[in-house]
Amino acid sequence: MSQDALIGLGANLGDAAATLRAALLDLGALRGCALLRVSGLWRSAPVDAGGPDYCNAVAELRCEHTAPELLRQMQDIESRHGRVRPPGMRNAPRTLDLDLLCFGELRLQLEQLILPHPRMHERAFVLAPLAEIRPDWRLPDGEAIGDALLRLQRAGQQVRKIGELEARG
Ligand code: PH2
Ligand code: MG
Ligand code: MG
Repeated sequence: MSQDALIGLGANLGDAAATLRAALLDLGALRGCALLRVSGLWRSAPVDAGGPDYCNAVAELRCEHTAPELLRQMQDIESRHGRVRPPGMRNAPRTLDLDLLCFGELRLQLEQLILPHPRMHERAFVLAPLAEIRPDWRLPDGEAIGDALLRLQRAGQQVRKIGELEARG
């Protein structure tokens, strides 16, 4: 049975926009997976982190794998795009970060994977692109995504749309 996964893409080292475009192609080319929707490209200052501004996007992927298997494939894509994980450094700048945000309605608490992503609701750099492709989406407490995004922006999280990534289907 296939599931629709929401994936957050981020990068703040190298040519971030080009890396996100390439990573989208890689996701769509995964065996048993198909890209359903892709947000625009958004720019924001790092949240809880240092380094250059981030480029972010969100994609919806139809997928025949389990969530842990999809996560493993996403980590392979991160590595192929030069992602390194400096020991002991949380939220280090990165060439590519692929986060599994939601996997259908699945709720999961594994050491390496919590679904839905526990911090996605507090991050405008996730909700702004997500609102483009899933304006119907709601937070677990029922709050509409547009209201949540406004709340975060009023609290000072600034995100700016800087372009499109591909035609949306
Ligand atoms: N990712 C982080 C930490 N902070 N800030 C922005 N603006 N965008 C990100 O993708 C991001 C971040 C950890 O993954
Ligand atoms: Mg992340
Ligand atoms: Mg990550």
